[in-house]
Amino acid sequence: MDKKSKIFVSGGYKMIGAEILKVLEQKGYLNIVGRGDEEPDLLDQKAVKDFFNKTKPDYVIIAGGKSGGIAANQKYPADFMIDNLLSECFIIHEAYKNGVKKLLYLASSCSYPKLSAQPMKEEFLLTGHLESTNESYAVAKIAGIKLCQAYRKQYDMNFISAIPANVFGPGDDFSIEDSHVIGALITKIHNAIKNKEEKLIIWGTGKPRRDFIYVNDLANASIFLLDHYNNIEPINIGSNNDLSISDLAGIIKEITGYSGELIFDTSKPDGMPLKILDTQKINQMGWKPSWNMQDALKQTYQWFTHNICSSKIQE
Ligand code: GFB
Repeated sequence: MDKKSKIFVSGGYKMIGAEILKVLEQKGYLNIVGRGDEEPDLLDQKAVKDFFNKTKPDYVIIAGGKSGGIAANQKYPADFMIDNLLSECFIIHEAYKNGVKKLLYLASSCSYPKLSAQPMKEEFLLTGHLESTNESYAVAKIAGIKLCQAYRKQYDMNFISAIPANVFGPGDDFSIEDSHVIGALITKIHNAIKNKEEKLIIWGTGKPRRDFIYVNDLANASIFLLDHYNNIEPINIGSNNDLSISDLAGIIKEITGYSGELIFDTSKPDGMPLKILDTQKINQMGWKPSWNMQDALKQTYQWFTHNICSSKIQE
């Protein structure tokens, strides 16, 4: 990418989009369009069309779309599905109409089958049933991958897609009910320390294993792929590591200094038993993550203490 290229990142006000914009700027890409209030309503086809006609971006990254943790996916399957389907359809179609040079679509590791062999290789997509807790969202994400492939096949557009592991970091959702596990555990432990509670409820058995990627690594990988990847097949972005949920809780306890006991509420779902990405493809191209889990979690906790929590209890 030329440093003067015009770039649009959808969802630039949320954790992933905001980090991609930050890293783009650090690398000297300053010609950003559709930032903040300038981002069109992505569920309004005419607004997206007018935006593309007016700004004519050279490069597009689709990082927007409603998302959330296991409970939010169960509560809002329609919202998650329609939001992702509409926004990705409108953006991808306008990117084609306006001759965008390259588009990167960020999917999700829940697009893989629930009982997939591990670690999950890109070719395992659509080889089995999806995890029921996030099926609607996963179908919308798979549709995004397929739409990129369809515009490439029919119109020769350089539209690529990537599949990130479970993302976390500064700017994450730290609500207790709807967030992903890391945001939720940080808030729950913060509240437990404030309330002097000696027990911490962890959803599920604590046995599922997840591949967690720090948002800064994901942002760097996304820009790397825009520069170097031009293939029709999606490509995984993972950490080369995985952790059980109980090990994760142990690390967060250590970082926050919380000494209470973990109680596993097995009436809550585990979701996919294992969700670990095979990252050979991107690693062989020359990209590797720079953050280890401990440091990334410390940065996230620090951001939380400076930006989200005051001394009050979090909802
Ligand atoms: O992060 P999480 O919601 O995402 O949950 P998924 C991961 C695991 O942590 C599950 C357990 O086994 C949860 O039961 N867990 C334990 C908790 N305590 C908590 C808690 O307090 N909050 C949460 N949220 N989890 C999501 C998908 O699945 O992953 C999305 O639903 C998306 O569609 C995202 O793909 C990446 O990995 O289970």
